[in-house]
Amino acid sequence: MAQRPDFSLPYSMVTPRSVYLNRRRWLASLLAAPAAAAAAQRLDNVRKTGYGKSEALTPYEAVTTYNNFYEFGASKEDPARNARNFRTRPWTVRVDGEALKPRTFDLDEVLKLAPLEERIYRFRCVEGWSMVIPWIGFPLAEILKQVEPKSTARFVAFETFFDQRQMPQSAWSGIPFPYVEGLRMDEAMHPLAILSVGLYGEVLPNQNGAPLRLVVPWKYGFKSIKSIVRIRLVKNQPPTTWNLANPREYGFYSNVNPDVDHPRWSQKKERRIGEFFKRDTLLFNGYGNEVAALYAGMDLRRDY
Ligand SMILES: Nc1nc2c(c(=O)[nH]1)N[C@H]1C(S)=C(S)[C@@H](COP(=O)(O)O)O[C@H]1N2
Ligand SMILES: [Mo]
Repeated sequence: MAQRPDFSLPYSMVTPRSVYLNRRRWLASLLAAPAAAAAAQRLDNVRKTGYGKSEALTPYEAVTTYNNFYEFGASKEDPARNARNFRTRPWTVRVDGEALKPRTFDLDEVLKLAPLEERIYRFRCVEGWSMVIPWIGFPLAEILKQVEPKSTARFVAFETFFDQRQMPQSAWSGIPFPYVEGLRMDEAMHPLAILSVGLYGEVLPNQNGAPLRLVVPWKYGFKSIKSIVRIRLVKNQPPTTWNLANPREYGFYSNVNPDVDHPRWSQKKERRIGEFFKRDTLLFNGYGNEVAALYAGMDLRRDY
């Protein structure tokens, strides 16, 4: 796309009535054609935790068929269809930069770094929808500690796998690849920030970012970068894909905040997928008790 891409297109579903009608049709189609996908692999020895126990889970079918993964196409139903044959083995993750012991991890090593836990998190996309997802993973801090960050490491930069041949639909998505994201070091070390390798008791489906993706529940969904191949400890704030594509609309921090509207959409409310009435969006997506201290003294309007 030579021109600035029309990001409003994938977001057209935010119109209330069409959302309702589309969702009814979509739920009906799910009931009519239950997952024809290959049986997913169960993950063993997953520790249950208290996180999010009181929340009603978003159905598995919705979590795995309503996705943003622009490498596989810009429509919500594209990733489930187009990522089916995505090769997630063998897989390595390079962790380097401002580290005393930079290292390349094989996925099997990553899976043994820390006990796998189930974390039920609310997930809020900047487009105005939200879900509740039972992720399986471990704190991001566990892999960072392995390489012994230097005191000069102030940010963490992430990069998604990219291969035009496996991801031909990426050519029409309108954003640059590979997809990159970043966190400040203290955000990355926060125990709520996890690397996920599964959901709903199973290995992560390709469309959800297999084999390894970030989940940062107090930030908008686009921070949760998928299919990670590289993690770099860096001195300066790294570039991020949506900020590169449209800096006025997407900042580096992107904390969920009902008082800071996106230029084109209010962030005051959200639609939980599967529900009809909108809910109030919560500051830090409701995780303020845990994470507000990270932003003490910061102007969240300026640092959006
Ligand atoms: N590599 C990559 N990561 C990505 C995206 C993407 O297009 N490419 N989309 C982001 C956005 S906008 C959202 S809302 C979440 C969606 O995650 P889900 O499909 O598992 O719900 O992934 C994020 N991570
Ligand atoms: Mo998103």
